[in-house]
Amino acid sequence: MFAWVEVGGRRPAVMGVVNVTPDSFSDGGRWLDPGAAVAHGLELVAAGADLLDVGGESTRPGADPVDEAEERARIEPVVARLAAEAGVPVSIDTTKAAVAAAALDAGARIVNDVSAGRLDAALLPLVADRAGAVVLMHMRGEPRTMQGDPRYVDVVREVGDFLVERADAARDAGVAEHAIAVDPGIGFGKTTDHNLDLLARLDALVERVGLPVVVGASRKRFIGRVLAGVGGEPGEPPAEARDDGTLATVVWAVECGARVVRVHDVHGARRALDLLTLLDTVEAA
Ligand code: HH2
Repeated sequence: MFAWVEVGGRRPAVMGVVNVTPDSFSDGGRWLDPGAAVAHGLELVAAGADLLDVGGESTRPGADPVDEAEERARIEPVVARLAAEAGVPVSIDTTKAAVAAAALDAGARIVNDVSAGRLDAALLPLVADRAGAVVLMHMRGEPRTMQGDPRYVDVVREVGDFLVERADAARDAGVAEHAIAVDPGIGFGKTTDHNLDLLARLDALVERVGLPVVVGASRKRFIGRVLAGVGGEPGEPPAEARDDGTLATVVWAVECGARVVRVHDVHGARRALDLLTLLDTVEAA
């Protein structure tokens, strides 16, 4: 049985990203070969990952959808080997029930769906049927169109409403309570200001949803924009250069009550969170 409250033991959990894609925004093409993806996943576990999230389709803004057979072919061998060898639970980052089913067959235990079960009605019933766990993420529309002028009256309230509604949908489909986590979807149909608002008021969101919260701000564009003071200009740093800003979001998210942070640089996140945990212990003593 997988329970979100138990993942990582008492410490905040780090979910390491394994992108088996040619076009992911920060690391596309680096681990498209299954052997390289598996080696990368094992490195992330050695660096302190409590979970691995394997994805075969990029969700970056404007990304082209991947055909189901291709997505399956990318992720199946990687999930199978990591589930057997990594020693931590493996999650599959997909919106397609058929891909999720193949990953669960190969040993994955969690389905991380950036559409929260909206794009494929068979996904939540599948997770329930297989006694799997799920991450329900907020996104406006779909990746191809989500950055086209997103508007909210109150982004924290609206994202909270959505996550509460999708958690109810997961329960209605039969997913176990302890297996449901939610995610505000940093960068998915949100401007820089929306992302900052969501992070700044994350504590309120965590309290409102009353479920384990996953936060994935790693290397996202708003970090480069805020730190460079530019937006999409040639001076904007490349995604790997956003790991410093990412660490601030990691520590902030956990301080606000997030249970899991989804990151590319596991080593940095683990060290930052281990120090944070130590400081909490000293403070409590
Ligand atoms: N972000 C990305 C993908 N999946 N899943 C959750 N739950 N939360 C996130 O914030 C999230 C996610 C985008 O990052 P990445 O996987 O590195 O890029 P790409 O989608 O281009 O592969």
